[in-house]
Amino acid sequence: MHKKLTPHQIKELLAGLPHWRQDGEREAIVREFVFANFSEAFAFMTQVALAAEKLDHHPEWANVYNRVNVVLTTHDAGGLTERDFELAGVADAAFERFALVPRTG
Ligand code: H2B
Repeated sequence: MHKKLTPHQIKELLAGLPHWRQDGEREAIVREFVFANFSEAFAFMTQVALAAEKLDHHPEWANVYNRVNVVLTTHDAGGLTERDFELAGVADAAFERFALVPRTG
């Protein structure tokens, strides 16, 4: 079982993930990803879903057209653990790869 992080540990880890913020209402970190279109947003979700399955750590997320809102928290621990930060890093890396794909039209 992964251990809940302390507020100090959360602050330090968040400093390394500048695009993420802590949810004000609950113990979770959140980020919105914006893509060129729905296909890219959904392809991103597919990539992150496969990685999440491998990590056995799953996001709460919502997709509307080209936007994907991701909420990460560890349900088993009732708060944030290192796994949430690991998956956040995976999502950021996947998003970076989309940003590098040249677009036409
Ligand atoms: N994902 C998240 N975000 N939090 C969890 O506590 C969690 C999970 N637990 N994915 C995993 C699955 C657990 O239910 C299985 C049995 O390992």
